[in-house]
Order: sequence, then structure tokens, then C-alpha cells
Amino acid sequence: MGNRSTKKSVDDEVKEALERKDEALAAAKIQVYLEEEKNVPLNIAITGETGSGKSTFVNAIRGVGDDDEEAAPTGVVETTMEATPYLHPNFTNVKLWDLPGVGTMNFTAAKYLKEVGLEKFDFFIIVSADRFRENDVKLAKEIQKMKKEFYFVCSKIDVDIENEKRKREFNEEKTLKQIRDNCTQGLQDQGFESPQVFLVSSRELHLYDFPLLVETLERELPDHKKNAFLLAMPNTSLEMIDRKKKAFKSKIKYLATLSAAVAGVPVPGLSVAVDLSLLVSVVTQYVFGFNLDIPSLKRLSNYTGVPYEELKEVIMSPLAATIITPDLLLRILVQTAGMALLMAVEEGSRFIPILGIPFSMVLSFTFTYKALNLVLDMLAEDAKRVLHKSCGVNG
Ligand SMILES: Nc1nc2c(ncn2[C@@H]2O[C@H](COP(=O)(O)OP(=O)(O)O)[C@@H](O)[C@H]2O)c(=O)[nH]1
Ligand SMILES: [Mg+2]
Repeated sequence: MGNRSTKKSVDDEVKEALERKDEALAAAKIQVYLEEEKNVPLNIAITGETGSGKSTFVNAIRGVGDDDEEAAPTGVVETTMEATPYLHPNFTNVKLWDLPGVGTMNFTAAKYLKEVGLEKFDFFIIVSADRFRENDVKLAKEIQKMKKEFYFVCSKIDVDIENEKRKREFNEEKTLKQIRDNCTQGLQDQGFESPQVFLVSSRELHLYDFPLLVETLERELPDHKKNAFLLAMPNTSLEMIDRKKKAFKSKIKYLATLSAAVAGVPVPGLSVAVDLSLLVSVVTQYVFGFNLDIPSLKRLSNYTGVPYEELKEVIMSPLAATIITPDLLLRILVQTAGMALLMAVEEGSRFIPILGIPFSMVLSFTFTYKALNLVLDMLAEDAKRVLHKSCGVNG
């Protein structure tokens, strides 16, 4: 990945190509950039003792039910030292690796990391159900030595909360603080001064610290990995949906420029066809990222127990919970963005003398720009309604 184009150089390259009236080159540059962005590999390692809840966490993040065919088996004794990769259902560039517990292997932490192939992982999540132990700490220190990042997750918080609720003086905040202190203690005993631990329930990812974990990882990942990571995470807060929307939005100018460049290539009929298949794949990515495709919604229904039909009921966009074909997309775009198209014509005609590029290009740019923004807004709103319906998260 050494020669990966940086964002800045893409902008410059495209601008240069357009100034030289080489629309085909501009289009090619943008296509390469968008392809690269779509295929950024992300490898997340989930490790911790047997029974700590690793496999369940892997499944929850992928939105896969524990008894789904493609699920990581849970509640089983670990017998191999294989790290097993589980692909994200909608973004197969993102892999979650279910690692065996270091304790089961009778290895040193260093040997363990060598065995599972430390190098390929972008970061490690070390899971514990109560208190981190010597093995977890040894592992963390070894990971640190190898200049990789790790995060501590205290799992099964719902179990602790349920148990505490039976007591007369239940106070959730106090209970969470106790769990946090207890979880942290083992790490402090082993010399981690102020470790950050995230309290998570794989049964209800939207509660406790999971949204904060996502936000933290997103912040700490290298720039070119941030979006790949974010889009593959399940929607667990309204802010997260807004951040996904922002991530998609940042690409729209490239897509609009691409459609303009294609429109500038004087092959009659080509522009519409290229545009449309491009738009179908882009909008499909939006639907995947917001978990609004039929399989994702079914998985969500399975995970939350809210019937699929009820989730579908709150969806307003005709592009969600369906299969997006070029015909459908064209129909919806004309319907929803028809007004935008008229505006595009009008605004476009104002730009022509300034830019000195063909009208067809301006029109294409403006239309794609507006249409994608409209569709994105609609889908983000649907995602928020589905989040509210499925787990009561409100604005
Ligand atoms: N209630 C609850 N149970 C969990 C949670 N995470 C895991 N479990 C249960 O804990 C047991 C061990 O989980 P598993 O994922 O197989 O642990 P692993 O050995 O680390 O992969 C299983 O019976 C899970 O159903 C959680 O967040 N909440
Ligand atoms: Mg397991």
C-alpha cells in the first residue's frame, strides 16, 4: 500500500487533468481513489480468556446472531490456537479475528502473538468478563512493545446490572463505577497506571461504552482506515449515524466530478449508463453502511427481538429494505431529485461562463451532487428511526 494516493494528491491530480481537458484521466484518477477507499483492509483482533465473551462480541459487532450459520461459535471450549477471521457481512474488507485465549495455549505472550500473526492486525481488543489477569496484562505489554494499539473491554455488563438490580438500593451509575473500578484494579495491580476500560454488553451494544469505544477507535486509527472502520460498526447512537453520513458526504464531490468528467467524454449515451451503475453502487454502499439492506434489517430484528415488519414500517426511503436496481434508482432519483435537477439546470447555467466547461458537465456535476446528498439525508433519517424503533435510542 506504499503508493496509495493521498487525498490531497487526488484533488491535485484531478484538477490538473481537468485543466488540461483530459476528462478521461480525471475520471480514471477518481475511480482508482474510490476503489482504494472501498477496499481498505482492516483487521481487528479480539482476544482474552476463554469464556470472557470474545466470540459473542465478534458476532454482535457483525450483527450476526449466535446461532446464525456464519456466526462465531459461542460457549465452546477453545481447542485450537488458530485465529479465526470473520468477515463483516456488508464490508468484507473488514475482518474480525476471534483469537483463542492466551491462557489456554500455555505460551508466553510473545510466542502467542507470533503464532496468531500479530503483524496483520490493526489493533487488539482484550476482553475480560470481570477483572483483567496476569495473562491479559502480559499480552497488552507485549502488544505495546510491538508498537500496536490495544483496548480493554469489560464484557457482559448486562449480567452484572441484572444481578445488582435484585438488591434494594440499586443505582446504575454506582454499579457501573464499581464494575469499572473492579475491572481496572487488575490492570493497576500489574502496573498500568490509568488504563481506560470500556464497559460493554454484547447483548445491547447501544448501552454503556460501546459507542464511546467506536468513537475512540475512530479517532485513533490512521486517517485512511477511519471510514472503513466506522462504516462497519453497527449503528448504536445517533451521533454515529451522523458521522457515517459525514464520511459518505466527503466522497460526494469526487463522485460528482466523476460523473461530470464522464459527461465530458463525447460518447453519446455513455454518460447516463456509467453514471447510473456508479450511482447504484454508491447508494448500495450507503444502504449497507446504515444497515438498511434486507439481510441487515433481518439480523437486527433477530438481535433485538423487534419484528422485521415493525422495523420496515419506520423506513420512508424507497431505496432502503429493497434491492437497488438501475431502473429503481433512476425512477427514485427522478422523483426525489427532480426538483434538484431543475435547480441544477438553473444554477448550472450560471456557472458556465466562469468554468468554461461544457454545460453537460456542469449539469452532471450538480445533479449527482444534489441527488446523492438528498438520498444520503433520507437514508440517514431512516437509520435513525430504525435505531429508535429497535432499541429506543432517541435524539
Ligand atoms: N448476558 C451476556 N452473556 C454473554 C455476553 N457475552 C458473552 N456471553 C455469554 O458468555 C458465554 C461465553 O461467551 P463466548 O463468546 O463463547 O466466550 P469466548 O470463549 O471468549 O469466545 C456464552 O454463553 C455467551 O452467551 C454478554 O455480553 N452478555
Ligand atoms: Mg470463543
